Amino acid sequence: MSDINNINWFPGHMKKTRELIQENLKLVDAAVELLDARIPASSRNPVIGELVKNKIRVVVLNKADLADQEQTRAWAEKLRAEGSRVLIMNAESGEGTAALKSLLTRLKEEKNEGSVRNKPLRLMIVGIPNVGKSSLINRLTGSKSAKTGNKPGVTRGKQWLSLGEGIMLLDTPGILWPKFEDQETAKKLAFCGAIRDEIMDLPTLGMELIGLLSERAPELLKARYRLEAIEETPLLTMEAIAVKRGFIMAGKRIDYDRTARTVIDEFRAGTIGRISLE
Ligand SMILES: Nc1nc2c(ncn2[C@@H]2O[C@H](COP(=O)(O)OP(=O)(O)OP(=O)(O)O)[C@@H](O)[C@H]2O)c(=O)[nH]1
Ligand SMILES: [Mg+2]
Repeated sequence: MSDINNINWFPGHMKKTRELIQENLKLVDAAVELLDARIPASSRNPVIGELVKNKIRVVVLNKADLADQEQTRAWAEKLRAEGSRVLIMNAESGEGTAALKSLLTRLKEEKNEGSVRNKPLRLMIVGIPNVGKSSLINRLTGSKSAKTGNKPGVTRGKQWLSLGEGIMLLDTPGILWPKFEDQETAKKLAFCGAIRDEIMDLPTLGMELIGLLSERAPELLKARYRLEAIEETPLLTMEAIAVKRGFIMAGKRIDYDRTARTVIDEFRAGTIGRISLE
């Protein structure tokens, strides 16, 4: 996980971030907002709507390879109904990159409709930490990551990456602060690696995840840890997982830390299966 996860998003920091992103948004026509497909609501920045209200808005449901396909499709429908252009992606493998590029080309054509000059479409990527912004930039630009260099006057010192066909990408994504609205949101963000998992002690966080997975994907949880059943409580299920995995310490004490770490890491990696948390 990168350093940005260690930022404390105190109000002053949020204000600075907001101002910086607003400055950068002045330079672009379109904002590509990355959401984590496993938690599309929780991974949305609370003020993003306000920030990008006068821009062409593209929503990318990223990490779709880790999310339940039907849930992701339903989320895409819902977001489209709200007026966004929506794409489903895996920025790590590159799946969906071609569709995004052709959408951007269409948006550029729309922008130039009825105009003699063929103006470039300028865009920036925004999203909360760890959602895949850098991966998407790399996917869009290819391994070359060819910088087009400063163009004084036009870009006011910003670095632009050319995606071809008159599409220009601001090379620095806007890192948005995540929601801290309630404990449920914070937990989901932690499960998905968007905020530090020290929001609560590791065994508790692991137990909370096991509780949520017991509701959202009981069959996948059972299959992964060879459980006969989901137990009465998350704690009992956690202990059953520990026993199955042999996470037992001297004196037959259950290693809750190791069990929590394992389930959290395996959930994040998609090893338990494709699971949407909302
Ligand atoms: N499985 C999966 N992993 C992804 C996907 N996109 C990105 N990742 C992984 O998620 C992690 C974070 O990706 P980054 O591209 O660094 O995310 P970022 O938004 O730039 O993160 P910050 O710079 O910390 O804000 C990396 O380990 C990526 O390989 C995806 O679609 N699927
Ligand atoms: Mg990054």
